Amino acid sequence: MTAVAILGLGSSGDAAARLALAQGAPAYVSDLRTDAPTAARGAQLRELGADVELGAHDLDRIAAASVVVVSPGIPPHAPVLRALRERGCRWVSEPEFAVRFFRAPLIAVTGTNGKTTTTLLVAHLLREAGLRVGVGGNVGGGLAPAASELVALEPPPAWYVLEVSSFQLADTERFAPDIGVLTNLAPDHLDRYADVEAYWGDKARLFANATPASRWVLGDQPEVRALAGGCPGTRYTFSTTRTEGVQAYLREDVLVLRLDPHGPEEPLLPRADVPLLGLHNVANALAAALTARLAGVSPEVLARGLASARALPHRMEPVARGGGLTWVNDSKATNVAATVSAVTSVAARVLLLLGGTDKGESLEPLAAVLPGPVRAAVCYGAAGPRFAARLRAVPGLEVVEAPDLAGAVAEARARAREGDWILLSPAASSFDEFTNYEARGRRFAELAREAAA
Ligand code: UMA
Repeated sequence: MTAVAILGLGSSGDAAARLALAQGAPAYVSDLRTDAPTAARGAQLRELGADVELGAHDLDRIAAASVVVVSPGIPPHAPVLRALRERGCRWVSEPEFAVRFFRAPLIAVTGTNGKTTTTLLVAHLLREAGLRVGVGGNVGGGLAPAASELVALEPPPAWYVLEVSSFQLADTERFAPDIGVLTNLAPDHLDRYADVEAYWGDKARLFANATPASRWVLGDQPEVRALAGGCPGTRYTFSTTRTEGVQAYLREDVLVLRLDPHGPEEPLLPRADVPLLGLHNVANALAAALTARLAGVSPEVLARGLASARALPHRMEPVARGGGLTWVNDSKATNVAATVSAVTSVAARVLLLLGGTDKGESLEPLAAVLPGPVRAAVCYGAAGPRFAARLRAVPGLEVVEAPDLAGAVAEARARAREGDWILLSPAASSFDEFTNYEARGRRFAELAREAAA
């Protein structure tokens, strides 16, 4: 294989470099960072034979490579990509590079929210059926590896299951899942994209290489249908709000599949037996069950697998109970839509912790749903003042401000009553106070356990 240039030495760059080396290709890896963790990763890659440069990107070397792999965290307007574009140089994302070496069918999951839960649930259901699964991609958080790492699995799995982000889909060429899943669409990442259409446009790359044999599992949303457009393949829809014309749905609080409109219903299990909180997780469970059914898993195995599913860390994860209160960590909700689905799926009254680094999203969808389920919104961190200013205009909603997460927990605790949930579902990223949403969620869990004790 001819030379591969890899831009960015995070987890995806590291995995892509190892894959290139394993294929016998010379690998040139560069990253602008020179900090200790990056240097340590670089040193390990050098030992494997890679040529690693930290602190700069050598444009001539990159342009001379036959394949250029770009990490998803490098935005299209980054100087290095502008310079490569000016030279007429093309690049691909890390999953695009990885799937070229896959040796089994591919399930790819994208969508604004629910993609990690759905991805891991699909893998869990396939494993429950005794199948070997290679699961990874955008998942992150130490829960699953980058796509490139899955190539090393021996023997190859029966299925690869990849979560793919819009950043990763953007730079695809041949990426063609056998089953593609689009959970839902909402605004997000407006700090990177000019508008929502540009962000959804990258998601539409999921369908770019569709064939008549492709199968598509789609959320029941007009925007999702529109994005799939008239692409070839068979469409299957999951819905928590209707039963007609969809293939996975709730009937009298039972999860049901019906792949063939003329065939029998396949009842799976009562909603209450799925141990994941919230209606949005029912949607994720329906999406995963439908996908695994298309991959050949029987309804009996699906029911067993859904009953043994566990909440993922930082996603509607109950972290403490005490004094009649339930503390729920939904730190992964880094955008308004994720928080709206958390709040609207809760049966209890909620003290809602909102804030962090402001991504500049419109708060109107939040303002519309908070008054019923939310007893008080505690707005904290860098986004606190803007969130509080907007939400104070919502009739009947108590709004409190706090400087940081610990302060917000104390304010919520002081206002909670028996039976309430204290929910961290912040609708913003965490970087004003934490290194990432996981660190924020871990700190919240600590504070919750202290308060509940
Ligand atoms: N860099 C340069 N030059 C530049 C700009 C950046 O060298 O001009 C370097 C940075 O210094 C950094 C690297 O490029 O070292 C970029 O790394 P990265 O941010 O792409 O991080 P990775 O560790 O490779 O992780 C990525 C995904 N991160 C992002 O998309 C931001 C991880 O998704 C994913 O798990 C991993 O690849 C494996 O596929 C995380 C994520 O937050 C979980 N995703 C977003 C989301 O889900 O909302 C999209």
